[in-house]
Parts: sequence; structure tokens; C-alpha cells
Amino acid sequence: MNNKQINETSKFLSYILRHEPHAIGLQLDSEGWAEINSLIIGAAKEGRILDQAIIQTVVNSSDKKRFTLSDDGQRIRAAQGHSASDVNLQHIEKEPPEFLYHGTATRFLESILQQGLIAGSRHHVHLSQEFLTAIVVGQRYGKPVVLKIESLKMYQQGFKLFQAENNVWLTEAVPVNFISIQNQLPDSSLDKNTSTAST
Ligand code: HQG
Repeated sequence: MNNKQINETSKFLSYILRHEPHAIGLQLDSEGWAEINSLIIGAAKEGRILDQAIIQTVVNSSDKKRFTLSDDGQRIRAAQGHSASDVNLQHIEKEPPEFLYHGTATRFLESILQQGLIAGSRHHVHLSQEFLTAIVVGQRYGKPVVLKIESLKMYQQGFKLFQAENNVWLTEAVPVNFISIQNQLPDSSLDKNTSTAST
């Protein structure tokens, strides 16, 4: 498989495992797991040929560790990012770092600074420990802007924050008073241990 095929298959798996399992007649359990055999059969009916090796390659090459295989290798799920109503993944609640970042596009700013961050069609608002990751996320929708979230303060005030198994931080919503615009690389991102691939 070349990178283009891997990327395309990864997008297909994200679509099915996060949003529309029923598009290929697949059932996810409440923790987001799908039987790999059923995934392969459902995909084939839609003309997309997958097998264990292809799935393994896509799982291994995901920069953000988007997919997780069960210990017995029989099941697969998306680590986060769901909108599918069958899924109610119980992410681990954790104390977050002092600040987290959210990448968005400048055209959404006015609305965000009025309403705060809302989850939209996904189950959660997605936050990243890294400024650079947030820029890349924001670029998907237009001219990027990074918002700095006072995540520890949120937590101390009783808001729940979760960390998905691929390290992405999740929360239900972020009220405006915890949000500011971060228009340059924060000092902590200059730490050489920081990697943009880890979130
Ligand atoms: C924006 C990627 C107006 C929000 C990333 C975002 C992430 C508002 C968009 C994951 C708003 C939702 C999720 C408000 C939020 N008014 N716009 N009040 N509140 N928004 O795609 O965070 O590569 O659902 O800023 O890495 O962009 O797919 O969320 O721009 O972790 O694995 O509404 O997707 O991961 O967009 O991205 P999305 P997201 P993958």
C-alpha cells in the first residue's frame, strides 16, 4: 500500500468507526468496538476490499493513533472523535495540564467568543496538549487560529476533562471565560521533548 491508499483507507475507517457504521451495515457497541470480520464483510459489500493486513497497516501508520485494536485482535475502534449515536465511549477522566489548545478557523472566532466551544456533531470538544497540533487541526477549516484553554482551572471548577487512548483531550464544552487567543508558539512548545505526532 502506498501512502495515498493508507490515507484514503484511514479516512474511510474514521467515517465508519466514528460516524456512520450503518453505511456498511455495521454495528458498534457502546464502547465503539466493531468486529473486524463484520467490518471487512460490510466494506466488501460496498466495493471496498479490506483485509486484516490492510487494517493492521492503517492502524500502525496512523500518526495520531486514531484506531485501537482489542487485545485479541478481533475488534477495532476509533480512539475518539465519534458522532455515532450508538457509541458512548467512557473515556478516562483525568486532571489536565494547566493549559490545552484548540485549533479552529478565524471565521468561527466571533461565534466561539460568544458561545464558547461547543461539540457540534461530535460527542466532545477536542483539545490538544500541543500548539502545533492545534494549528494543523485549525487549518482544515480555513485560516487557523489557536485558542488557549485554561484547562486546569476548568477542572478545579468541576468541569470534567477526559483523555482518550490516543492522548487527545476531550470535554463537553468550554465556556468563554476559559478561552483566550494564543497567537504565537508558547514557551512550553519549544521543549524538545514535545512531539506533534503524539496527540
Ligand atoms: C468549531 C481531528 C462556531 C471548532 C482533530 C471546529 C481533532 C465552533 C468545528 C478532531 C464553536 C468543529 C476534531 C462555536 C466549536 N461556534 N464554531 N461556538 N465551537 N466550533 O471537526 O476540533 O485528524 O468537529 O473550533 O485532530 O476541528 O480527524 O472538531 O473548528 O482531534 O483524527 O467547530 O478531528 O482529528 O469541527 O476536530 P470538528 P475539531 P482527526
